[in-house]
Amino acid sequence: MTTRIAIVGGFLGSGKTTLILAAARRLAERGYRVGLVTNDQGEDLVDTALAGDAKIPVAEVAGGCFCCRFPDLLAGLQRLQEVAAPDIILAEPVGSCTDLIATVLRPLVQFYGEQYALAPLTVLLDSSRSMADFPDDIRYLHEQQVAEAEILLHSKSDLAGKTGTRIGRSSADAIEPPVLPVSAVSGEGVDEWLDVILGQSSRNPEALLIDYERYAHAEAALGWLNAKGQVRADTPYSARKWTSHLLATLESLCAEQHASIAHIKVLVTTPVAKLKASLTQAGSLSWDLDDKTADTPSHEFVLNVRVNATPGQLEQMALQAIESAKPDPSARYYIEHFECFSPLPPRPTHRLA
Ligand SMILES: Nc1nc2c(ncn2[C@@H]2O[C@H](COP(=O)(O)OP(=O)(O)O)[C@@H](O)[C@H]2O)c(=O)[nH]1
Ligand SMILES: [Mg+2]
Repeated sequence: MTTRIAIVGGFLGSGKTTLILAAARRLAERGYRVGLVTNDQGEDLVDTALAGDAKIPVAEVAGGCFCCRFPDLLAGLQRLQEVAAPDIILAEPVGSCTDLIATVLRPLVQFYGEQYALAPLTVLLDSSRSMADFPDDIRYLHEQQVAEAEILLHSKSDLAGKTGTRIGRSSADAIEPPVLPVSAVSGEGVDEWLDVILGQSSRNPEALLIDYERYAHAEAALGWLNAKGQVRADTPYSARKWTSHLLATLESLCAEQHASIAHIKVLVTTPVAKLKASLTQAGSLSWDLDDKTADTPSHEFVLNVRVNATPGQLEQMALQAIESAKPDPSARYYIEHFECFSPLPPRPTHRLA
């Protein structure tokens, strides 16, 4: 029996995880067993924690993208099959990854076609965000992601005043992919998209003609931070205020240093509540899990930051923001895990062009 796999790509913060979690709920309501694969360059991921909380079987590919960690992707898919026998697996590659047709879809079809049926490659384009502040190489990477979509979702369609630009396929004779506005918030387009990924197969399109040097420069221009820690204070405090303060400080430090924000997200767990907030550009704070309950004496946090800055700049900004968010001068924080880096040049396990 084959398991259906839907790869859901798109730039950092374009709405992949939110859509995948909403889709997983709808699929479960339709009677499908669902599994998820999350992916990141580092460890301690907000996305994996969210999927686990949603009680959806999840496998994590950490330490590199699907294309460079293809054996880990296979191991994750296999583990999901063993523990949950899903009818469909939704897989979210790192938001700075592209060339997925050549490095992920084709190898899966060619080498594991008896086990897996590939849905058309879905790519999300956040029409509400402008890429104008990013360097050329990052804009190039973003265009490549959009150019290989077999189905292009204009995400966050509920947001008014769409300012982003529509980007078509790069080569002149290419066929425009179907475009669907979707919103994980209003639900627009989600069922239509599910009908596509359940009912259609990848058409095995041409691989991208992509310049790996520019792709590597784009990855190298992003600073990546994953941190995990705890905060404790003698006097109970608002974990929500801590979260807002942390993000507001990071946002203003990024503005000072001209570091364009790709995605900053933080998951906070108190003894009785969970909060999750994120920023996908300056002024875009959104709460995905909110809780205004009573004050807490402690909380744990997972912080993931991807911005256009060097790892050194980002480390300083994050430490300053964590220090400045302390609820009172006697509060303490403990950092259990802290990694800050720029992704290495992509070196795919397979590239079938
Ligand atoms: N208004 C709105 N916000 C969304 C929607 N989907 C995602 N977001 C927000 O966009 C941010 C990034 O979403 P996320 O799913 O983490 O993006 P990813 O990095 O592509 O996985 C979060 O703050 C989400 O709440 C949507 O359909 N509408
Ligand atoms: Mg995500």
